[in-house]
Order: sequence, then C-alpha cells, then structure tokens
Amino acid sequence: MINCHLAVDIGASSGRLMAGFLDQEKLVLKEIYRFNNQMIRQAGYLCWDIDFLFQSIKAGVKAAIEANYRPESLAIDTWAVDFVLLNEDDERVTPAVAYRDRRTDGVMEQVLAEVDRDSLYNRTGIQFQPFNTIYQLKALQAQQPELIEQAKTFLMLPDYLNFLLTGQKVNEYTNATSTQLINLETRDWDFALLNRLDLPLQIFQPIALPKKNLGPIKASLIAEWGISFDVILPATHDTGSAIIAVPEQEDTIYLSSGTWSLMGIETMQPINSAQALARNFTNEGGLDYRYRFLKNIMGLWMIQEVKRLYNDCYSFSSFVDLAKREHNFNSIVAVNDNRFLSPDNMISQIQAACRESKQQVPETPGQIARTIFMSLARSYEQTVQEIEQIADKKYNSIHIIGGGSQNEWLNELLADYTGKAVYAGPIEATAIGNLVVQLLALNKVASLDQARRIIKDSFPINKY
Ligand code: ADP
Ligand code: LRH
Repeated sequence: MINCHLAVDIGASSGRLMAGFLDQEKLVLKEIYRFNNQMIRQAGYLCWDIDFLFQSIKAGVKAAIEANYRPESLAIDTWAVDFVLLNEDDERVTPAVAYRDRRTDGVMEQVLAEVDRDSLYNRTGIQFQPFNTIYQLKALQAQQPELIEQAKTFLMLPDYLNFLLTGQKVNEYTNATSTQLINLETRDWDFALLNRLDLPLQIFQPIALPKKNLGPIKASLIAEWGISFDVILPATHDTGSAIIAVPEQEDTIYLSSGTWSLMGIETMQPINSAQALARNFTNEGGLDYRYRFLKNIMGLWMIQEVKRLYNDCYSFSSFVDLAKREHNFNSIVAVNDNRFLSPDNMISQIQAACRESKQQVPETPGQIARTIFMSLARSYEQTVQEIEQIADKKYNSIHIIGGGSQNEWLNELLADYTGKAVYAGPIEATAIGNLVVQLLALNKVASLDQARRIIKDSFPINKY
C-alpha cells in the first residue's frame, strides 16, 4: 500500500486524478486517471457534463485503490465562475451551464447601467468579464426566474462535487472571488451588492478557506470503496492552485497556460487602482489571502477549437511544428476580442479578423496555428508591459506553467519578444498546488515557502 493524497484537477479541456506523496523532501506525483472534458448542448444551453465529471472522479478513486494507493485525503479544483443551484431537497435545479454559453450576451452592460463600474471594481477588485458569475446569475434571473425562486443553495462546481462526496455545503473562498460578488474588505459575500442586484442572499453558503478539512466521504462511498478518507479544500479555483506551485515569485511574472492564459503577479494586497481597472486586471483571492493580480488572455482555447474543427487530425505538437515552418506568415489578431470567446467557427473568425485588418488571411493549418501563437505571444508581451507599469517594477523573468508550457516555440517567442528569461514547468502545476494545500492542511509541510522549495527540487523546469 502506498499512502498518498489525491489531487483532482479538472480543467476546461481535461481532468486528471493524481496521487502525490512526500518522499525524502521530494514531492512525488503519479498520474492515476485522465479524462476529456468538453462542453455539450443540453436543452439549448452550452453545459458541462457534471454527472460525467463526478463519475470520472469516482472512476479515478477506484483506479487509485486498485493500483494499491491508500488515499489519506482528496481535494478538487476546477475552472472558475460556473455554478449550480440546488432546491430544498438538495437536488440540482440548474444544469452546469458553461461560461461560454451566450445567455450572458449583453447582461454585463445591463448590470453596469445600474451598478457603478468603478464602485464594483473598488468593492471586489475583479475584472469585467461577461461570463463572471454575477452576470450569469442575472441572466438566469431574467431568463428563468422560476429556477432562482426554487433555489435554496448556490454551489460553484468544485463546491458541488465536494457536496456529492461529503454532504457538506460550503463556498470555497478562492473560487468565490471569481463571482465578482466577494467584498475585498470583509472577504465575504458582499451582501449590500447582492441586495442591490436583487439576488437572494440566503442561497449563498458560508465562505470556507483553503486547507479546511470537510471531513470524511459519505457512508455510501465508504461502503463502495471499502475505505474512508477526508476531503480537503485546496484553492478550488484551478488558477489559484496553479500559482501556488510557481516556485519563485519575487522577480517573476507567471503565466498559467492552458485553455486560458493567465498572466500576472502574486501580491499581498489587491491593486484596484484606476490604472488596473483601465487595463482590466483582476485580483483573485489566493491562499492565506494572497492575491493574484492578473489578466485573462484568450489562451490556447483558440488552438483547441481549431484542432476540433480539423477533426483532431493534428496533435498540439504538430500544430507547433507546422506553425514554425510558415516563416513568412506574420498576421496577428487581437486575441482578447470577445469575438474569439465562443465563435461558431474559430477558423473563420480568425480569417475574418485578418481580412478586416487588411492582413494576409491564414488558410493552411500551419498558418492558422502560427497566427494564434504569434498573436498570443504579442498579447503576453503587451501584458508584461502593463504589469510593469501598474506595479511600477521591472521583472527579470517569466515563469510558464500548465499544459501550454510544453509549447516550446511559444516559450521561445515569449523570450524573444520580452527579452526576459522564460522558465517552463511544471506542466501539472495545478495538481501540485492542490496537493501542497492538502499537505499544509495535514501539517506535513510547514509553510508555503517550504512547499515551494520542495516543488523546485522535485520537478524539471526548462529555461529559454
Ligand atoms: P486546462 O487545464 O485549461 O484544460 P491544460 O493545462 O491541460 O489546460 O493545457 C492544455 C493545453 O496544453 C492545450 O490546449 C495545448 O495547447 C497545450 N498542450 C498540451 N500538450 C501539448 C504539446 N505536446 N505540445 C504543445 N502544447 C501542448
Ligand atoms: C482557467 C480559469 C480562469 C478563469 C476561467 C473561467 O481554467 O479558471 O482562471 O478565468 O477558467
């Protein structure tokens, strides 16, 4: 039997269950189970298949036990902003609608006609994105008011998965900040704001912090698996977990590179200045009330969509190879334009953007991939400049983590464009950050600083 902790990390493109443990001051991480994640159409809405995700977690736990692992604890992180509502019998009354669904079209503008933009930013420190939970809830209230009326409980997706495992209902802090409804001063739900928005206060659960032990799994699961273990809250927002695993923070800008590219710095105080608002930077809550001052950049979602449209005929690494070879093709698009958030056809959207800006229109898979990677790199370069301006500090290096850190050409482009040293890895930073919080909660690691030293010694990091 190998004693371990299970990190369940579910990103927008894939989920994995990793077993981790400390071995002589090194962190060992084993992949136990991996599954694809994608949005599906349900009753006219773009949704996550939340039942499949829960079944996948169960399959992963079973696989771990069969592989002779003995989990002492488990923790779950997923992407942010999405939620479900439960009725008085704790049954789901909403599907897990995905943030790219168009139900929020125009809603942010409507809310901002009623609530002052500056004051909303001052109170929450959160960037304005059309899909933030605040706008999803208002969309639901306008379009399906009966569902809000039936609702007794609001749970974000990791909160809901935790509820299915343990029966405990809490809203974990780091993910809750992504709703744009958490007050920076009280670090709790902003009840005055909820009132102002006419949202029902009673559905929101107590805020619980990372490291909280939710207690053991339900009796029915103990019976099914023949063992018991505790469920712990990590930073349930995947980006929160990912940034925990960036070993150096002092002079470094991080880039969490997956479906989204999240670029920023770790701070002990939020930066909600007028300049930060003008550049649409966010202050997401982190471990022990650290903040992630960062910008959401459209990210590798663009190439994921292109890959899908080519019926998965090309792998991610072959897109990189093809892109590199198109030496003379240099069209770029403004990746953060909302036209790329949920287009019917990503390829035509990129082509239209090039046509409208009178650049060469990409036609081949290599040209399309090159347009995406070069455009992302330019956007990263711009974001670095904005961070340095707002923080009034120069940074020596950029540290890339996540699946996208495997894109060596993009890493090189970033080093070229910014003139900074670029470090890449660990790829599975999010699962590592999730594990570290379990180890902190169980007093197996003394501090985050120590955890970061251990991470640095345990995983390969490449320099560009
Ligand atoms: P998420 O957690 O958001 O689902 P990941 O961190 O798993 O995302 O990263 C997925 C991304 O990693 C893909 O969209 C792809 O662009 C990139 N990626 C994965 N494998 C490779 C590879 N071998 N070469 C280049 N890029 C890769
Ligand atoms: C990345 C992420 C990001 C959010 C977005 C919804 O997976 O959590 O931090 O902004 O998804």
